[in-house]
Amino acid sequence: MKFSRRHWFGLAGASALAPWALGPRAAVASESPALAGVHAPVHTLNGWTLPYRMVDGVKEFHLVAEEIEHEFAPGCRARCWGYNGTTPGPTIEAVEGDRVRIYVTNRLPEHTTIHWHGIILPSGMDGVGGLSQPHIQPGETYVYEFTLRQHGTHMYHPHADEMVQLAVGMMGMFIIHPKDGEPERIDRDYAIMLHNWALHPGTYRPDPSVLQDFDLWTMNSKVFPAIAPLVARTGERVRIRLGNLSMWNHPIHMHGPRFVVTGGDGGRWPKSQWRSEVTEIIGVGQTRDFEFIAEPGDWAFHCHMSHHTMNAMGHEIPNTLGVDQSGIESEIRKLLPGYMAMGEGGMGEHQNHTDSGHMRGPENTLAMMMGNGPFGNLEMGGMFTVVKVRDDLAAGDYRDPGWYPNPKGTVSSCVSRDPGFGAPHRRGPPPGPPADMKAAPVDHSKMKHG
Ligand SMILES: [Cu+2]
Repeated sequence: MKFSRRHWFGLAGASALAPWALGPRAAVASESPALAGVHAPVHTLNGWTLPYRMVDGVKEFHLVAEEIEHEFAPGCRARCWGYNGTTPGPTIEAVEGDRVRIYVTNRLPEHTTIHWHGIILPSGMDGVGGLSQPHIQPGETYVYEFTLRQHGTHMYHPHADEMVQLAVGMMGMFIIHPKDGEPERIDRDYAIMLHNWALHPGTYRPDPSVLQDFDLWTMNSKVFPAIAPLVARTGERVRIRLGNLSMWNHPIHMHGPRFVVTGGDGGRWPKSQWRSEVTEIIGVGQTRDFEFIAEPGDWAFHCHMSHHTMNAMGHEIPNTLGVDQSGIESEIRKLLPGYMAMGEGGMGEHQNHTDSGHMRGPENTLAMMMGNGPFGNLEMGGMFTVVKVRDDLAAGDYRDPGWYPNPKGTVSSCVSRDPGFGAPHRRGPPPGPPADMKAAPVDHSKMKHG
């Protein structure tokens, strides 16, 4: 349960020797040995932390703005813009009191800048193109330098041609740890950037002109089931830092234990302002920190806007719930290849059609709902992942532990297959069972419970 200091020193030592330009996969903890053990390093789901080098007491980072090839989930790639090979860009992690020097090289076809969202700094370091500095032209490298006078969860993003540059993936987290340690020791510290993309079905470049009808809703630029689970050991104190640079507010909901909201992009809140929630809105341009004590299980963690837990779908479609569509769909598909009707009995059947492969959407387009759990289809996409808490994980082990082995007698189960079962209290007479209400056979072999 305790974070291993030995492990920490090992990483810190590696970081001190890190070559100047490490690739994305060579991420090492960015921390000075003097602060070893004070806090856990941030773990960016599906992402990485930018290594730094110490130069005369200054932490030097180097961000490169560039076009990249990004995969949202297997089966869907796009030409995006990001930093150092990824979107979101690498997380910058430092400690209150640090002096940081950040080089920004522009390898984009147009000018850019970086704004350090929420960070207290001199006006000329604020990164607003035209206001606080000249734009960084293609091929140029600018340097930002300031001392970190606060701690909390912050972000970085361009303040130049923002609508385009944000829409195609330019963003990152900037985490500052308190120099005196945390009021409550944190065992696992996760960072997630929320975003939305107009990657229209069949296309390969996000459309920056869209204001509302986005196709993909992402955590660290991934959609479920490609978003890694948040892993913890029972009893650990976990923090999840969420940033939102999308164009929608996201009510992020966690199943299982309540969490306390302990801070925003203005910094950590005094303990007297912490509040208990199970859903917290992360407004556009805001960050929020959640903390909770991990309880064993597999707990869904997702945006509560239900269309934000789905992938690309047509929005301007007639409501066909309860409508017999037999024969119509094949007629329409003669005119519109790939047309998929909204289900007659709901949309849940959609995943069966796409998983089985008899329904195929346009190329480079993910199914609206994806992902399988131990009991069947999850019928999710977009901003959905799972907090997986187990009793027997080693500190710092972030590997997916698989599905939760539920203790015997703790899983909801079927008690009757008769629609007329029992004598429930009701207002008004029963309308009679729907014409084709027939219980589908249950495949018990897929179920895993102890
Ligand atoms: Cu949302």
